[in-house]
This record gives sequence, C-alpha cells and structure tokens, in this order.
Amino acid sequence: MNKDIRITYPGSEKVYMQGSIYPDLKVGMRRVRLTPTVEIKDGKKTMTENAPVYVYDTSGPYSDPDIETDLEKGLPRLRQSWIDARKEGDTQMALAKRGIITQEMEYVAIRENMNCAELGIKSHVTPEFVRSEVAAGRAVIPANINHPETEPMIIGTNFLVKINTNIGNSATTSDMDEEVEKAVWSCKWGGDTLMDLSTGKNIHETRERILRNCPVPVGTVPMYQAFEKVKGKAEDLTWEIFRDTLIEQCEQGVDYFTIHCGIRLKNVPLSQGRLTGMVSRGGSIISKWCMVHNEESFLYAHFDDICDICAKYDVAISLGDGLRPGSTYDANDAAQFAELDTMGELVERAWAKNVQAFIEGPGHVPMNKIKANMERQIEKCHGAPFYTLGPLVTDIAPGYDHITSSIGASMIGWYGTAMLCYVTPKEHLALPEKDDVRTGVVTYKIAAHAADLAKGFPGADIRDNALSKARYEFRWKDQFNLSLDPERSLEYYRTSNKTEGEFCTMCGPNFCAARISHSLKDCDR
Ligand code: IRN
Ligand code: FE2
Repeated sequence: MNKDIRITYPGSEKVYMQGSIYPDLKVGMRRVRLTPTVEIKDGKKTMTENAPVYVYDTSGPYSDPDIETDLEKGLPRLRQSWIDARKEGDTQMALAKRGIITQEMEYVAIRENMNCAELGIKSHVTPEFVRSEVAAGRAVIPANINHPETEPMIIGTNFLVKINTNIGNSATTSDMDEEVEKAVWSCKWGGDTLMDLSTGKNIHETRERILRNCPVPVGTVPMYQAFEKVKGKAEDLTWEIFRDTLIEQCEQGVDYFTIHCGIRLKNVPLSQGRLTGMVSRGGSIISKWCMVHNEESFLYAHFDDICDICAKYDVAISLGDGLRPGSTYDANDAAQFAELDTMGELVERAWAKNVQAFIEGPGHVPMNKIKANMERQIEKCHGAPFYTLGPLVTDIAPGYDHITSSIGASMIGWYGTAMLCYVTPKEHLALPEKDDVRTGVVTYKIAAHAADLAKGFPGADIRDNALSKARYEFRWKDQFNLSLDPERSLEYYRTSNKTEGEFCTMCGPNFCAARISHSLKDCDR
C-alpha cells in the first residue's frame, strides 16, 4: 500500500475558515468551484458567475496538498496544544457546564455553518449554542485527549445529521493496512465517525494504526477485545479484564465506546420468545455472562467506575442496544424498550460525572413503528442524542440492506436521530470490503442529508439548489462536482454520452424537457 495517501475531489479545493474566539483555529472545508452560466440573448453571449459552494469535509489533512501525510508517522496533532492546557477531568461537558467555550466547540460551530457566514444566512449554531447543548447533554463532541489527530465534530439533534462507518477485521479476513485504507476511504466519502470493530488478530496494533491516521473520531466495542482475551468464553469474563481493556483503549485514544450497560439480568429472558432472539454481538456476550453466573451484569454494576475511567480521558459512552430487534417482527417489543428505559437511567449517571453519552437504537423496524422509537427515546433519555443502526424497514433484501436500512435511517433522522450507523450491501452476508464502504457511506450521506433538508437545517439546501441549477443549465461538470459521488456520476455519463451537449442519452436531443423548457422563455405570450 502507498504510504502517502492523498484524497482529491474534482473541481474543488481545500480551504480553511478562521476562528474568532480562537483566531488560531483553522477549520477545513471543501470549496467547489462552479463555472459561469452562459446565456445567449439576441445573439449576444452573457456570462454570470456562480458562487462557489462549501461542502462539509471529513477528509482531514489527506485532501490538503500542503500537508504531507505518512502512515508511519501519523497525522499532525491538531488538538495537542489545546489539550495540554487542560487539567484532568476537564471534559468537554465539564467545561461546558462551567460556561467555557472550548476550541472544539468553536471549531464545530464554524464547521456546521459552512455556507451560512458567506451568504449571510442566520444559523442557530453559534459557539455559545454548542456549549449549551454539550452542557445539557443534548450533543456530544467525541474527542479523547489521546486522539489529538481528530478534527472536532458534534453529534446532536440540533446539528447536521452524522453518519458512522464500521470497519474492522475478523479472525478470517483483512490485514492492518487494509483497515487503514478503508478508514481513509470512509473519510473521503464523508464518514463522520469510524468504528473499528476488529475481532481477529492484532487488535491493538490495528487500532493504533487507525487512530494515528484517522482525522475523525474513532469508536470501538471494548467487549470484543475483552472477549478475545478470554478466548471466546463469555463466562470467564470479569470486571477486571474488562476494566483493563477500557484503560488500554482510553490510553490509545479511542473517542467513544459502545458498552452494552443497559442489559439487566431480569430483562435477558424477554428476548427468548422472539423470532430472532438477540442479534447484538456485544449484547449476547454479556447476556451469556449474566445467565451463566445468574448475576447482574458487571457493565451495569460497575457503570460508575466505567464513567470515572471515561471522564479521565474524555471518552464518550455510546450506550449499546444489546436487545435491539433483529427482525421487523421483533420491533418495539418489551425487551427492546426495557433496555431503552435502563439507558435513560444510565445516561443521567454519566452526565453527573461529566461524561458525554449517547443512546444506540435499532435495528430492524417497519416504517409504521419507527416514530414510536424516536418518541420513546426522547421521553426516556432526557434529550441525549440517538444513534441508530438503520433501521432496516424490511428483512427480505440481503444484498441490498444499505437500501432497506437507509429508508429507515432517513425517516428516523428526520424525526431527530443525531447519528446514523451505516449498513453496507454485505450486511448479514460478509465483512464489508473497500467498495462496500464507499457504497455504504454514500448511501448514508443521502439519508443524513435528506433528513437535514427535511429539518430545514440552515444552509442545507444550498448544495441541492446549486446542483439543480447546474443540471438545468447543462453545466454537467458542475453537476457532477457538486454530487455526493462525482466519480460515479461522471463515469455513468461518460459511458453513454460521447459529447458534452445540451442533452443526455436518457431523452436524446428532441425529448429533453429542460431544453424545451428553456425555449419557452423565448416564446411570445
Ligand atoms: C449502532 C446503533 N446500534 C448499534 N450500533 C452499532 O452496532 C454500534 O455502534 C457498533 O458499531 C455495532 C455494535 O454491534 P453489536 O456488538 O451490538 O452487535
Ligand atoms: Fe440484521
């Protein structure tokens, strides 16, 4: 693999916006240059400029030609000097509660408003608003003090909807550099966070390699590594083994942990009458432990200790949904909701220790049952961000589950879910490969952006409108460059259109509605 990875986007350049509270802040974004609109009136050609469009950029230093990237050395440590000035226990939440706007908070405020400042669009997202949302627990900035390479981002219902990519090897597939390659690939296509779900060999080394080279927050499910340590025997797990694994991963710089703390001994049997039992890996492992020992889970019993560890490193907790439904038949059942209610209880305990937290959600849910999920989460979880896996709205399309799930993800995103965990076409079938990561990420960018549009997020429609204008004016390159996957749209266009003209092969020259529509302007009424 090439040790110096570059990310490029056609017709675009990397630009930085400066902070005002912290003038040293440089917030990276992508500026898409557009060509002018050309009109011919009375035989005269006129050209009108089209303003550039700013695009939220998750590619970090990889798309900055002035920064050298080297997988062996890792990325520049963007946040190091900010972190150095802080004391132990100064989590984003602790500082927010004390009324302090951190560098990370101003950074995300600038980042969320890409197009607003330039175009004079009023946005509710100010640094002070970010602070108040973090203080209230309604938003999370996952940023371990030992992951200074990460560019701050925010997860919360009042911000742009985010997407998470899952990667990671298993006992049978993939090596370390392949995982780093997938990580960077995810960042290229717009993945906001990345979870390393490795379970096979070299877990520690693979994670280290990813962390040092990843410009977005990295999450893990620490139970997977603890489970490896006891050679796959759930009953041999202990709190001490789990605790040491947590500390090991905190030290490395993991930004958030999925921990299935919401599983109570009394609720495990609720999953027995289901069509598909338990489908969560982490959830099934801790449930097995509970049943074998007939004891309350150590994740639940030691929740306060877990929070103390996370507070020390400012690691966020993603309360895992171990009892999520694995089929539309099981959606919204007693087991699922009992766990959600427990998570609502736990999230307040995390906040009491200034640990940021969010709540994981399903899974497989038919469309008519999606809204109830969001409503119950809001009711029971005190405004903590919701982070869902899809949900898949039908079970019958293995091979296409990026689509079945993005339908549910779009709906639940619109209702208020803050982050959507991607699902790839390989879900239920195999570990995703590089191209599946691209398909999954782009599919989820569609869901997230559709939700932003429906929610009326300030400036969210600027890119759509610019693309539509380009499409209507036959500015093909601008249309492609503004799209979520410029390479694919260009490739599809190229394969059947030999020349760049005022029509495409879909309609041919005579049936092009846009062309006919343009000619209407010239008609006398
Ligand atoms: C997201 C929402 N619900 C579950 N997830 C993701 O599923 C979670 O973030 C992690 O990436 C994965 C955990 O899977 P198990 O261990 O629950 O199967
Ligand atoms: Fe599933």
